[in-house]
Amino acid sequence: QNVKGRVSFEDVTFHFENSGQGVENVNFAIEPGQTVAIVGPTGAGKTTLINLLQRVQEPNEGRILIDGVDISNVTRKSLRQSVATVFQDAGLFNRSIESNIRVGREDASLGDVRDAASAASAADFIAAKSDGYETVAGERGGQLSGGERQRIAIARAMLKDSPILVLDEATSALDVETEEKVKTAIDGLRSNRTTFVIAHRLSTVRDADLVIFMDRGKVVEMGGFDELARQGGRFASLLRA
Ligand code: DGT
Ligand code: MG
Repeated sequence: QNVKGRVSFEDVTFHFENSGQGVENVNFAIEPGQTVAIVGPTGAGKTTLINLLQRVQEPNEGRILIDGVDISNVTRKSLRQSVATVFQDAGLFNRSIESNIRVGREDASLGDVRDAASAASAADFIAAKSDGYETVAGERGGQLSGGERQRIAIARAMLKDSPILVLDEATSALDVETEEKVKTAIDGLRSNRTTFVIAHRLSTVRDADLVIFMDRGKVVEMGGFDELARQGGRFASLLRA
């Protein structure tokens, strides 16, 4: 595939049918490989913004471009190949770890699955389970710990190898060692990929090329970390909190 991962939102407005909530007049552009951190209070429109990128919802006004192509002209299937997601509730199925990693890349060999697991710092815990890659994840991954679920989701995204990545950082605390492993895995995944992250960790926000602070569907502040911190606005007060 030829997608490089330049993404732009041009005057994007979206409202949910009955409530009128959504996102209002969003404008930004990012280059391939850059990271955007989306921050803001609950209900701000962060998830909605990410859903628009995947055509879960369609803008009422404006347009979203990937490498200059309006995504309303791109099939959802082809969009799913370009955009990988790693969410808090990792989207695991009650199947083996192997088939959970393979989602979206059913053609991958077991060797590829193992490589992806290694890159996601998941190989060790999988090997430690008596059934290894055949271990069944349980309903919604319930047989695995939060940190294990996250790393399987990361391995899945590694295997999919898409140019654009969407991360919803976990708010739930992992133990320090697991946290470190998950962070290493995510850093590996982020390299060379355009990344959108709904950021809860200060370290992620600090690393971002662009920080978008949203509230009530509007972008209230946008810029580099230092720039926003200096401005002394909403983002700066969040940092002081
Ligand atoms: P979070 O995840 O709690 O930090 O909040 P955000 O920033 O992800 O908020 P988001 O995008 O889920 O919701 C933005 C607004 O849109 C909020 O007022 C709730 C509303 N909303 C979200 N999903 C739906 C939906 O499916 N239908 C309707 N009618 N409203 C929705
Ligand atoms: Mg959300």
